[in-house]
This record gives sequence, C-alpha cells and structure tokens, in this order.
Amino acid sequence: MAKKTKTNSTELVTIHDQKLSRAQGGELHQTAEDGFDVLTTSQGAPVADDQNTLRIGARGPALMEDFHFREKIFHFDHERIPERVVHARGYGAHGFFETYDSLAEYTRADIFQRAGEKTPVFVRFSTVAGNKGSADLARDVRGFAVKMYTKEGNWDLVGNNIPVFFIQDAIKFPDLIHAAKQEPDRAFPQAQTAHDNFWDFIGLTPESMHMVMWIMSDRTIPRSLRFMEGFGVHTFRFINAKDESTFVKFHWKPKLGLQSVAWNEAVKINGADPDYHRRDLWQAIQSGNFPEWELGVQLFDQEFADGFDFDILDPTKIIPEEVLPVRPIGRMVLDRMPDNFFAETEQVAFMTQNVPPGIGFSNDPLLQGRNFSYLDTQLKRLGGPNFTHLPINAPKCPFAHFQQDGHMAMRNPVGRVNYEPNSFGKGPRESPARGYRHFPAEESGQKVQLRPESFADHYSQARQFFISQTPPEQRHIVMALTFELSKVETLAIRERMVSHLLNIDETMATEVAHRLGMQSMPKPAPAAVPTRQDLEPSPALSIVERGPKRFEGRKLGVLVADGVDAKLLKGLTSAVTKEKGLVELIAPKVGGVTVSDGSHIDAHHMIDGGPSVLFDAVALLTSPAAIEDVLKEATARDFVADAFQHCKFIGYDVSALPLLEKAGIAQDLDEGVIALPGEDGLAAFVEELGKLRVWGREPSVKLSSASPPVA
Ligand code: HDE
Repeated sequence: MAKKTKTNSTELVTIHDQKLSRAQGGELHQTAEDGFDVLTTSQGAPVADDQNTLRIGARGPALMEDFHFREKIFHFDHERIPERVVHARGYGAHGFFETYDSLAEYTRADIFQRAGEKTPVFVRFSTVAGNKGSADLARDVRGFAVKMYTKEGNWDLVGNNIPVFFIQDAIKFPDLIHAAKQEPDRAFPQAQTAHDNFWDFIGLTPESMHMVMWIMSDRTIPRSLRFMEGFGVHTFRFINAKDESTFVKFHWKPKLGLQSVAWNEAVKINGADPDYHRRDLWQAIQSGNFPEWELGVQLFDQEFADGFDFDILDPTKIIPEEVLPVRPIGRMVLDRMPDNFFAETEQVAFMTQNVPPGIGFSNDPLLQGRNFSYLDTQLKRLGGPNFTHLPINAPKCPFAHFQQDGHMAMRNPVGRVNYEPNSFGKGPRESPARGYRHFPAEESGQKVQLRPESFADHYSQARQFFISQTPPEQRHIVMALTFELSKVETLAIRERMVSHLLNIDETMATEVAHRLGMQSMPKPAPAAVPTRQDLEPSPALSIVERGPKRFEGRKLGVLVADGVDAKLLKGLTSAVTKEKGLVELIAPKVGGVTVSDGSHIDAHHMIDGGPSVLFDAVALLTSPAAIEDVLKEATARDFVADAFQHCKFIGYDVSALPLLEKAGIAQDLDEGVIALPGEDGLAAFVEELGKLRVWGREPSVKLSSASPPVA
C-alpha cells in the first residue's frame, strides 16, 4: 500500500501493483497474465487499471479523459429498467411441455397435434402487489405466466394461481392496483392489502367478493411455487382446422399436490428468509428434483355456456370441476434455471395476445383489455419496439417479417426489399392456409358502456367457495379477514366489508365482526342478485383436499446436538430420502456436532438461522449430555413452540423431553408429537409426515371455538 500512496504518476500503477495489493487483501491471486481473459471496455479496448481513476497526481482531481471510468459508471447508472407495475417480484425457470395426445379435433395449434411432442417453455412466477425487493411470503395472488415456444409462434398463457379475478372490466385495473399498492402519501404498506385503501375499494366493488374469499384463503400464502395450481382464468377458444371453435379454460395442477403455510408462519418466514420461494425453486431444480405440473382443460360448447349458471365471459366466476371435469392434456417440467436473472427473468415479456394459430380469445372484457395492456407495458419497460430481439422473447421457430429499425435493432431485413407486396420475388408472404385465422364470431349491437346483467351475481360463488373449504381452511379465512380488517383504521370500511360477508355466510361474517370487536352488526349489503343457496360444495376448491399424500418434495428440519444417536440420525435421514424428502440439520453451531459414534457432521443452520418455519416437519435429536446447553438457547424453545403452534409433526427422542417442557407443550402432546420409534419404525413415521399438518391441534393453539353472536 505504501508503494501506491507514493505513486504520483498513474502510469506507475501497473498490473504488478494491482497484483500486489490484491494479494495483500487475500482475495485474488491471479491476473490476466495468469490466464484469465483480459478485462476490456465495452468497445473492446483492454483495460490496464480497474482499481483507480485517472487523476493528476495520486491526490489530485479526476480527468474526463478516463473513458473506461466514464463508460463503467454510465453503464452502472443505467442498470435498472422500470420494474413491472404489477407482478414486479418474480422468479423464472426454463423447462418443457410434453403433449399427451393429439387434440386436432379441437384445435389446430401445432403444440397439440402430436402425442409426445416436447415444446420448450419459460415460466415466471410472481407476487402482484409488492415491489421488486419485497418478501416472498406476502399474502398475495401469485402470477403463473408460461411462455411456450411452439413451432408456430410463442404462446403466452399469462395466468394466476387463483382462477378468478377482482374485477369484471379492465378499465378498473388501475384503480384496483392503486388501491392495493402502498398508499401514495406515506408509501406504505409494502406488499400488503391490510390497509384502508385496498378494503375501501374492495368494499365499493362487490364483484370482487368471490376473489376476496380466495385471497383470504391460504391460496395466497403458498408453501412453495412448486405446490401451487395455475389458471388461465378467462375463457379462451380452441379453433380447429375447420375453423370450428370450442371454449376452453386452462388449469395447471402441481404433481406434488397443493400446500400452503399458516399466516403466522408466513410472517416469520418473511423475516427469516425473504427469498423463501426463490430459494426453494432454485434448490429443487439444482438438485434435480424438477417440479412438474399437468396442464388440464375444461372444454365446452355454446350450448353448455348457455345452460351454465353464470356467464362464461365473467372472469369472477369458475366452472366447478365437479360440473365440468378437467381433462389432462400434457405436462410441464421445469428443469433449468436461467443463466442470468436479469437477461431472462427480468426482461421476459409476457403478452396475453401472443397466441399461435388454433388458440383464440373470448369476449371476456378483462381479457380484451389485457390484450392491449401487455404490449404497451413492454414498450415502457424494455425501452423500444425491438424487445422480441432479446433471446428470451424471440420465437424459437423460423420467423420472417419486414419490421425494421427502432432502438437496439439487431435483426433488420437483409437486401433491398423491405416491403410487401414487391415484384422482386423477395421476402415472406402471407399464407391464408397456414396463417393465424381469427374465429369469425358474429357480433352485432349498439356501442354502449354497459355491464351485462349476466355478470350481476356477486355472492353465490363466493359462498360456494367458502362452504367448499374444510373446517381449518374456513378458520383461516376468518382469521385472515380479521387480521386484514384490523389494520383498517376507518370503521365504516370495516363495517362495509362485514355487510358484504353477511351475503356470503352469516356465521363467518358474525365471527369476523366478533373478532374485530364490533359493537353491532351492520345490515347485509344491498345485492343486485340474492345469494344462491343451491350451489353444491366443490371439494376441488380445497387445498387440504388437494394436498399431497406423501412427504415427497418436503423438508424435515432436524435439531441436533453433540452426542446425537448416530443410528437414529442415519435411519431418519435415509427414511426421509427414500420418500424423496429433504433433511436439513440445525445445531447450536453451524460448524456441526459430534455424533455418538465419534464422527463429525456439519449442520446446515445454526438454531437462530434455521427456525422451524422453514421446514414442513421437525425432529428433535439431542442427547442427555447436550440437552442442558440446548435449553439455554431461547431460539431452540421458539423452534419447538412454533412447530407446535403451526400444527406440524414433531418427532423427538427422549433426551429432548425437557425441550418440549421448556416450549410449554409437554402437557399438550397429541398424535402429532411423536416419540421417535426405533430404526424399524422410521419409515412409518415418515409416512405419517405425508399428512403435513395436525389440523386437529389448531383450535387449542389458535382460535377458540365459535364466538358469541354480535348484537
Ligand atoms: Fe396482468 N399485467 N393485467 N393479470 N399480469 C401485467 O404486464 C393487466 C390480470 C398477470 O411474469 C403487466 O409485463 C391488466 C389477470 C401476470 O412478467 C401489465 C389487467 C391475470 C403478470 C398487466 C390484468 C394477470 C401480469 C405488468 C386487467 C391472471 C406478470 C408487467 C384487465 C389471469 C407476467 C407486464 C410476468 C403483468 C396488465 C389482470 C396475470 C401492466 C390491464 C386477470 C402473471 O401489462
């Protein structure tokens, strides 16, 4: 260093000097001379000094002439592009779609013509309300956007993990999103709907009530992106070679079943690991446990649409699977992470209007509005019309057109001819036979700004969703509504919401009012159409009913201490691994523990860094010698107490009993707190873990039984 401060000519600061100072810092020991590529400017000029700006004398002013410095800072200053207005926080992966059978009868889409056909895909999952740096476990709808690079053009199925939406007309989208995001004067809360503006807008928008039931359910706090469903939401069209149309709704179903976390758990995960969902997807794919979904379709014709209870163009309605079964038509496997997050996940441009021949739109007013918005938004975000030149957005099939120039044009037409028709016999031509043909739907009517009467029933499917949930899931909806409305400061907004809930389910509404401490019940909100009581429950709407049967893809957190029984630990690990689950070790020190056979084993987390909220189930493998030390760790107590209150399975060996006592649960042991069986019984224990949660425990730790009615 002394050598550097004495230098008064920049020419003297040589690579040799860099090498010295880096080596002293203990970081890099090699330079370009040692075999690395030579660092260059973006113009390709080799760089000699990347540590010091050009200046007059070592302590003098900097020189404009230092083009390397200026280029480097200029580029850095422009690294950010506008984040997405909605769905800013996202995570993507590559994979493929495999078609099960030919669907030529319904659609001419090339992707559905041949059984076994594999199509490359890129998927981006996202939250909606939070900004780019927000936490993964926000209570929020998840985006589920799939770009399929078919042989006849890109097909973007830009869906969500919830099959309905808040609003019926795209013109209300800016209002919805303004109300949901941070309030503009105070710029909080971030990534939360628990505030006045959101519930004010919602309370004044009864069409959102069905969606409200979904967002207050555990669907909005998924355990993993791998355990969520996806939905195209709108009614689309399949169009076959004879130009015949069949209506279609798209569903993605995760192979590993559905799973969500508890709200209290979500809050703690956000602190312990704000990237919980990213890390989970990354780890699964990097370890070869490729997540998989089945694509299913509900196919129906005009006659079914005319006879159905609701308007199939209304995006606040579903067609229950029990009424119209979902037919599996293919599977999607995600098997590769992007090489670079920005280049791919950030710059990917999904657009609902990206459809290949054979797939068309319905008149769903939300879909029609989206078809405008997505192209427009890419221009702003990606800065010009040539975003299809980016590899992540470019089709993987041959393409040819006369679009040219604009910012960052990388592929302009070659040669003299850049128009059509031309008499030089050059360039691509339209093809009535192969080209995209819009379905020639007959339309007529007056120009109006009118909501159809067939969209007027806002409560019946909300009620159907609620009564389709299992008791723990209904409790969670009540708890979520209570939590969210408790954060609303304006009493009239809370009351208005309860008045809507009364039209959905009176017991639920009363329970929420009671928990909010409301002094009196409001009147039910005026309803354009009375709530139908005859819609049957649809078990397909329950997460618990659609849960996994096995522990596969889940994680067991094992709290270990010095002297842990070697055989038990080994047996437990192999039983979990056999079930295709993962084991992570949590120890007082991340450096690991000495096992009973004298060997040493590394831990994945120290106790403070590996709280039980990060795991699907836990085991406590301490030892008589080490238990006293473990008891001194306050976070070890939280580890157990949280696992218990989150209704998780807890396996323990007897040495850990004092820990159960310290966590205050020794008297409450139930069928989910299990003394670990000998090595032979471990497989059965792990099978039990496949149930994931002991929901029967919940009323005693969370929610007292039914409340007295509010006057
Ligand atoms: Fe979006 N939405 N949206 N949306 N949306 C965007 O496009 C919009 C809606 C969805 O991972 C934006 O590229 C309007 C429903 C996903 O990159 C924007 C309306 C559904 C993603 C936009 C809706 C979605 C977006 C912002 C009301 C589920 C993220 C950035 C009519 C079916 C895609 C962008 C990704 C993103 C507009 C409603 C899903 C502004 C106007 C309904 C998954 O164009």
